[in-house]
Amino acid sequence: MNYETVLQDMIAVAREAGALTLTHFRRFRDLEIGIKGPADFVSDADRESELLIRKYLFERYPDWSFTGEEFDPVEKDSEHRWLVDPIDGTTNFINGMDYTISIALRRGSETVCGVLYNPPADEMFWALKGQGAFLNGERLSVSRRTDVGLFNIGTGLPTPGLQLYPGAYERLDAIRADVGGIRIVGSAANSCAYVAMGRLTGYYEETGFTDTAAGILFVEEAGGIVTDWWGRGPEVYERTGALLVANPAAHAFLLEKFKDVPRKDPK
Ligand code: LIP
Repeated sequence: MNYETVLQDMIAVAREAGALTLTHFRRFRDLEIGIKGPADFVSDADRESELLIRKYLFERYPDWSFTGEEFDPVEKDSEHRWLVDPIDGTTNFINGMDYTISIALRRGSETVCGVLYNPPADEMFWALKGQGAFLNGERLSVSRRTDVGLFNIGTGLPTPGLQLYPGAYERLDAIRADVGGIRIVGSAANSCAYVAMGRLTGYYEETGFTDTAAGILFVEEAGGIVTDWWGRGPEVYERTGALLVANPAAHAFLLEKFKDVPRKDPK
């Protein structure tokens, strides 16, 4: 399988979905917004973006399964599966702030290609397993910072009522006491990409795998570490939802901060 060609298709469709979503984004004050659950929004742009991506990919790869955020998955008898978040950072989007489009291709339990596009910033991230991660053509590597006082750590606030792991604010307070900065980027996928390129030293959040599959590949390919909050590999995070990605120094620092969080074991 030549994943180079697949990657070019992923980049092309991410750009198309970027152009489509930008037309809605530019009139964000007037968007009609649906509420799916606590702090969980959807607009026509999310649905149109997913349908555009799904159609484009099915025309070229009709036998591969598809999981997106907005519609039921399409199951095919294939080891390949698309994981698509048509707008990651919907709250940002409906408020006129940076959002991303995330497309990952899985073969079995491995992510083989990932693409992430931030249309307002025109930043296109991509990675091929084993061949590095790139932003607009430049190879990415995680931050080299080792001084905790200089760490810039990304996170997200827990959704009320949907939190699996209590104590988020106490944890944030303990981390904030030691590090240089805390940032909420507002898109889990973009937060991973920022770790891969060094804007963030590390990032942690309770968040879903569809949103972050591409982002995780960027971090791995850029020399970072990806685990759950207890140091178990990405295949365990997939089921615990507790993501930790960072450069090696920030990873060690954050793991220590999580050591007392009651651990959930995957089914
Ligand atoms: C969400 C991101 C948000 C993050 C959540 C989730 P959605 O995705 O926007 O920044 O905190 O964990 O990833 O709902 O916008 O696709």
